[in-house]
Amino acid sequence: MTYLEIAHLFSLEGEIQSITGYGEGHINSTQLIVTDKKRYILQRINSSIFKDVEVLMNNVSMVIEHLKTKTQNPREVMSLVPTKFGRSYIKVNEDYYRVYEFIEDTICLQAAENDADFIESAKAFGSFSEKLKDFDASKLVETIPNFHNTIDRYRIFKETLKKDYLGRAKEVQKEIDFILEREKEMAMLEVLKQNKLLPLRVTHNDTKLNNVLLDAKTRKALCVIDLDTVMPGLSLYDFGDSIRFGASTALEDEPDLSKVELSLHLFEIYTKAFVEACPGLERLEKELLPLGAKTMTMECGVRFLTDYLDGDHYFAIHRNGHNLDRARTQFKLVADMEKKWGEMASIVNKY
Ligand code: ADP
Ligand code: GN1
Ligand code: MG
Repeated sequence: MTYLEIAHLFSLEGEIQSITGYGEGHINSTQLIVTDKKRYILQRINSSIFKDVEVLMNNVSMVIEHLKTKTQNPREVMSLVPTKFGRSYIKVNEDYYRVYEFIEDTICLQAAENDADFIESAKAFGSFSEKLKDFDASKLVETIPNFHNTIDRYRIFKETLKKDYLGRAKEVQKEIDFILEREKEMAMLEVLKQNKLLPLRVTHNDTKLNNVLLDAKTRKALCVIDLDTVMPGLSLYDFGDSIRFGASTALEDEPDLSKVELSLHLFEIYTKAFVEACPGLERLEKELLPLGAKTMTMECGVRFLTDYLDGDHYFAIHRNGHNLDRARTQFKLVADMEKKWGEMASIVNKY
């Protein structure tokens, strides 16, 4: 079935004028639908990654409903558009689709253009977690089990490396050594979590800058999007993932590693805004913010390299070696964090 035929299965206003590919997500396939009245986002949900779409959509719907009780402004929360059969998604052959209202007059950035943009994203994710404080986390099903279980990510990496069925491992021995040398330290958050030494919260788990919409006029944080990975987790996941993506001096897939560094300035402004937006953070959570940043960066690098060794099945790639470039930026960032560790800790102590 074509996207046009699929779009007709949803309760859209107006006549469809066009449907075109949209955005830079790595997971779902996103289309922009334009009708003569409105615009919409149509997504084919990646069901090889999200194994149980029914459960996923139930999570997303519950989270949206809860967030809607916290604001009067419809632009601050995603809105699902039902199918003509009154459901939140539709299965066509083996694929699953959903439609969101397009949130107009917003911007979605791949990199902060100025400090204020990055601070706004910290406020958005911080207040997202605040708003979900009174949501019963036990109602949420883990859409991807062990998503930020770094110990498990290492396990999968080592299994994939052992198979090495494309023979790619020999090109990346330096990266493999870099990963394995840090295995023990990278297990720490998971060990603390398993021992219940850190509080379990409702977290977003994919807090890239491009999962926030800013108001195009005021440039204030408006809406957190990409709710597929909202699950019980650690505050350090959300903080750490924002730093790895947003406090880097280069894009996630920059091939020229000399451009990739951790900006201590961006680290500081994000830390300040995030801590202020989450007044309930415990002392240990705050102390571990640098480790959160390092662990999320390393974990993401491990995932990119695993996918490279596995033949690029998980993250959408747009060129040969794309996942390898992505992995390398993450390792460069980790190495740079190690150089700047003392400064990162001093910054965190200030707030
Ligand atoms: P993925 O899981 O593949 O990252 P996202 O849900 O993040 O998919 O969507 C991809 C992109 O589509 C976003 O980065 C954003 O630019 C755009 N987008 C998604 N939902 C909306 C929306 N409701 N309004 C405006 N833009 C959106
Ligand atoms: C994916 O869906 P998207 O592009 O926002 C991935 C994240 C990674 C990120 C790396 C469900 O995020 O975990 O950190 O790519 N999402 C999923 O850019 O695996
Ligand atoms: Mg996204």
